Amino acid sequence: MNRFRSNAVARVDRRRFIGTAAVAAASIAAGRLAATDTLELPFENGTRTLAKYPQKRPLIRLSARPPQLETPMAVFDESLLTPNDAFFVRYHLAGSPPPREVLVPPAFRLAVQGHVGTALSLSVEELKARFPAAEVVAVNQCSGNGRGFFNPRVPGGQLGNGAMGCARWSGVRLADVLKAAGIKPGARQVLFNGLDKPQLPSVPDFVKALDAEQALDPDLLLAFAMNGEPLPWLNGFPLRLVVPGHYGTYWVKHLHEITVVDAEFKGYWMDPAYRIPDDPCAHIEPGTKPRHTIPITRFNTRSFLTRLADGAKVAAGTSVPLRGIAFDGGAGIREVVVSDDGGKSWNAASLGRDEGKFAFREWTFEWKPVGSGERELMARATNRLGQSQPLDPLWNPAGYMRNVVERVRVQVG
Ligand SMILES: Nc1nc2c(c(=O)[nH]1)N[C@H]1C(S)=C(S)[C@@H](COP(=O)(O)O)O[C@H]1N2
Ligand SMILES: [Mo]
Repeated sequence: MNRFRSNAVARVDRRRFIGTAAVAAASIAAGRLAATDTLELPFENGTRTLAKYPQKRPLIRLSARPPQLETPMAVFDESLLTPNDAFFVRYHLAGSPPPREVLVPPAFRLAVQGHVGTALSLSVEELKARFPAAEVVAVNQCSGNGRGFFNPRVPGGQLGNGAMGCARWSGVRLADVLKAAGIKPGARQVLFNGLDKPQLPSVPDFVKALDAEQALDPDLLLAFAMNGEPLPWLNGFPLRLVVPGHYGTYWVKHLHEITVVDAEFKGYWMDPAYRIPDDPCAHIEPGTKPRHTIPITRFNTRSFLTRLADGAKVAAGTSVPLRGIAFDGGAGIREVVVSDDGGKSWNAASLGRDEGKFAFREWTFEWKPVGSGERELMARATNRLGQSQPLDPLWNPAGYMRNVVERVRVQVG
């Protein structure tokens, strides 16, 4: 379970061949930088402070009210599972997270209600006792991960690529709980509400909806643990929805109310928020408006080089072990290819252990740079459906679903 803590060797190894930029990144990952340090994300207005929150190491702060924290890229090089103390945090409502007293017994209960035969009210202990345990290793990623890189710029949280993480989630199946309550015929959607509340009457409560059919998918969990520990406070303690392969907006935290309804839900966080252009790649020409939108659903395919940061230096004439991660919306990764010449030629990377179709997939590549000077490294993943990553970024007005092939420039010499 504690696989993700044994990285001393990897870190020492890395030091042998990487330059200052990457060492600084590794220090952040190891929590050696103080919470007052600042960091530059590589886009305009990208200066961020690192901040220390309960149960978290210093992370990149996007906002303080509500707390929104990004994971430094070097953390993804430490281990395949993102440590709980480095996992990103996203909230919408200013008063978040809810106070501890409402999240612990006897106050905390989960209500299952609405268009059901028998409404339920369950403590976390009762959930554990009554339903079979279930687990999944799955990536959670914010729809706006990488939004700060959009050009033209778009409004919304200016995130780097640290609003993602992969964890082993443990809980019970949502389907089992819904079946115990008995969904009535005619049920259309299932609504999920957490204990965070808007502070102003003008702000709508954060409620998300899934179609009833999707809510009965056995992959969906009501999770109370993450990487073998209770959920951190900022990641949804004591209970959250896990929707593998789907953007984080559906992964409702501090979940206390599940309501089955017989009509399509029209709440603000389903419409107009979290919608994408109804186009196969969810994009439109910059500056135009989408004709028709649909709710955001599954991740597209992405990959990242985690071992070297932009600006790193490597010695000429050596073999450089590259490593990174790839993931997709739940088909699983089929292939990762690597280029060191700006995309002219590509070579296959080796894939690491398969932790399931919803997890980060590790890739490694033994790079033998020829000559010296600046090289642009790129990694491109393809999933088992043949879905890959574009070489040029795809734009949309909300800055969602970024999945362009990333480029990392390193100096050989
Ligand atoms: N209760 C509650 N749950 C929530 C949110 C929220 O604002 N309130 N934000 C969602 C969004 S948009 C994302 S990306 C994920 C982030 O999960 P994390 O904070 O555990 O990383 O939580 C989701 N669940
Ligand atoms: Mo999100």
